[in-house]
Amino acid sequence: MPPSITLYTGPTPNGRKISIALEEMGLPYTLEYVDILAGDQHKPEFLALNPNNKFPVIIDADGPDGAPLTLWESGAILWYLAEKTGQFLPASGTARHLTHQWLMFQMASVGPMFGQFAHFFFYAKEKHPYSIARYQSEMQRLLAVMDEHLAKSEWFAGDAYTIADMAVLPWVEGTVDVPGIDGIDNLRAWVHRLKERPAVMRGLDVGRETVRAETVEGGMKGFSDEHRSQLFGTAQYTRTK
Ligand SMILES: N[C@@H](CCC(=O)N[C@@H](CS)C(=O)NCC(=O)O)C(=O)O
Repeated sequence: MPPSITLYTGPTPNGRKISIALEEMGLPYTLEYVDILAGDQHKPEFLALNPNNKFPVIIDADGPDGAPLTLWESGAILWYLAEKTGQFLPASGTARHLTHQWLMFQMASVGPMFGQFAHFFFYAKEKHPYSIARYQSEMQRLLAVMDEHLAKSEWFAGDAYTIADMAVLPWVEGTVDVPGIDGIDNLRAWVHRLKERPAVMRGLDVGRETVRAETVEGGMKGFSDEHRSQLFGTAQYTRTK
């Protein structure tokens, strides 16, 4: 029998949240890579899965109520997988609400602010100092919020490792060891604690072989106007029906 879950993803933090969760939960899955620099996300067959033209997306052939489920938005997918397996989400009480809180914090703040910083610092053609400074300040503020919290708490939601930790990790694991970023010792120790887990490392490695030289991770060699069009220009903003 093929795995019931198919993960549409690529080598970025939002995709890696889900591969980490699937590995941690021991759920088998089939991988489908979405090449967002080539415009796969704008193809009708992908838009039929996610009209918001972004990965990650999962299809679970063995969904709730005996029917298949297609789900997008990484936070919603993490919540679904945790409920499906009964893992990495406290069953009730304060810890369950705190898991929800930190997951929302990642989705609403860490992802968007770090993402905008990467946009203006790495991808934008014109380097606009105000925008870079704005998102760099937000990123530093958020790193401090997380570091202060992890000074008092082993995991984001308290004593238990949860999907909130899985959501944050891929967004900060590349940042904590950058020379010159100081004052985040607790966050760095948390990242290193998580990286001792084989399932986390397997999840972070999903799609590594598909990293293209044009991305931040590939060193931004060859990021072109065509790539800008797919992500931030004409191809992104011209919807075909
Ligand atoms: N809020 C969404 C964000 C997903 C997202 O931004 N995905 C990026 C890759 S990390 C993407 O597919 N971008 C393609 C595009 O915007 O055209 C989530 O958490 O799932």
